[in-house]
Amino acid sequence: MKKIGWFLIGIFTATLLSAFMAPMPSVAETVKLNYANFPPAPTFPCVQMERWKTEVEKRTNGKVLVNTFPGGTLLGAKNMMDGVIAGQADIGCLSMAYQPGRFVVTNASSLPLGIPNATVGSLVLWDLYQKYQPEEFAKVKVLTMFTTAPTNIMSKVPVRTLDDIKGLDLRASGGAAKILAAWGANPVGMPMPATVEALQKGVVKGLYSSLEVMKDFKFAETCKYVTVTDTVIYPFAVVMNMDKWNSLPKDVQKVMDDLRVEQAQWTGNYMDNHVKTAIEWSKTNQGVEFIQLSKEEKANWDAKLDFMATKWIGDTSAKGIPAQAIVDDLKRMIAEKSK
Ligand code: DTR
Repeated sequence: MKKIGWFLIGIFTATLLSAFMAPMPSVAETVKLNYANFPPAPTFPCVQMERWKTEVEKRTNGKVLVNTFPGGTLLGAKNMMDGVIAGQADIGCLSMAYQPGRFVVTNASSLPLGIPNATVGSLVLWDLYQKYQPEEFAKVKVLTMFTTAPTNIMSKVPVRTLDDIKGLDLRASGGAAKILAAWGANPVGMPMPATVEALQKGVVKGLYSSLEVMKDFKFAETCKYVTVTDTVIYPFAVVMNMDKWNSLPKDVQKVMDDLRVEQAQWTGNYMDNHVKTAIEWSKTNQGVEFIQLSKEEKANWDAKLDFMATKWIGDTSAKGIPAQAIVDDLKRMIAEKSK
C-alpha cells in the first residue's frame, strides 16, 4: 500500500515537472504582429487577412499572435507600402492599382490579356512576382499576392453601347482606369473605400471593379445596372516589414513561407465563389439588370483595347524593363493556369 502511494506521488511529480519543462511558448516568447488593411472588415482583402491570421496562429501553436486592423485604422490605402517599410505596421495589404507607377512589373497583370478568374489571376501574379522579383518589393518581405475577379461596369444608368459609356464618370484605378479611358468613359481615380461617398454624392455615376463589391459595399442599392465586360483584374500584395521578418524565428518564417502560394489560391477561390453569391444577391434581392453585350458590340469594345499591351511594351521597355518578355510570360502563365 505504502509502495503504491510513493509510486503515485512519483508519477504526479513527474507529470507536473514535464508540464513545466515542455516547450510551451512563454508570454515573452510570443511574437505579436500588427496587420494593417485599408477596406472595411467584411470585404475580401480583410476576409483573407483573417484567414491568414487564423492559419498562422494555429500552425505556430500560438507562438505568433496577429492583431488585425481593417478599415484603414492603422494605415490607409495609399500609405500602406511606405507605412510598412517605416515599421508603422508589421504587415500591410495593398492594392497595386493605387500606385501604378510604383508597381510597374506586377501591374502588368492588369493588361487586358484574358485572365479568366481570381484563382488563375492570383497564381499568375505570384509566379510573375517570383520570376522577376521586382526592385519595388526589395525593402519588404512579400507574404502573398492575389487578384480580384475580372472587372465589370456597375452604374446608375444603363450602359449598353460604346455611345452610352462616352464621357460617363466611373470610378477606377490603375490599369482598369486606362481601359475605361480607351472605351471613352471618364475614369475617376480613388481608393475603393472612398467610392461609397462618391456614389452617394453623385461625383461618379458608377464604378469599374470585380462584382463582389455589389454586396460587400451594398453598391447594388444604388447601381441598378451591371454591364458584363469581365475585363481585367486588380492585383494586391501583402507585405511585411523587413526587420520584423528577419527577427522572426526560423520555424515561424517557414510557416509563413509555406502559406504564400496556398494563401494566394485560397483568396482567389474565395473571391470567385463570393462573386457568384453577390451576383445572385444583386439580381434576386436588389433587382439589378445584368447587361450582356451582343457579339458585335463586344467585338467593338475588345477592339478598343488591342493597342494596350503593345503600347505598354513600348513605354515600359524604354524604362529598361523586359516588357516584351513579361507580356509573353503572362500569356503563357494564363494559358497554363487556366487548364
Ligand atoms: N476595385 C479595386 C479592387 C477591389 C475589388 N474589391 C475590393 C474590395 C475592397 C477594396 C478593394 C477592392 C480597388 O479599388 O483596388
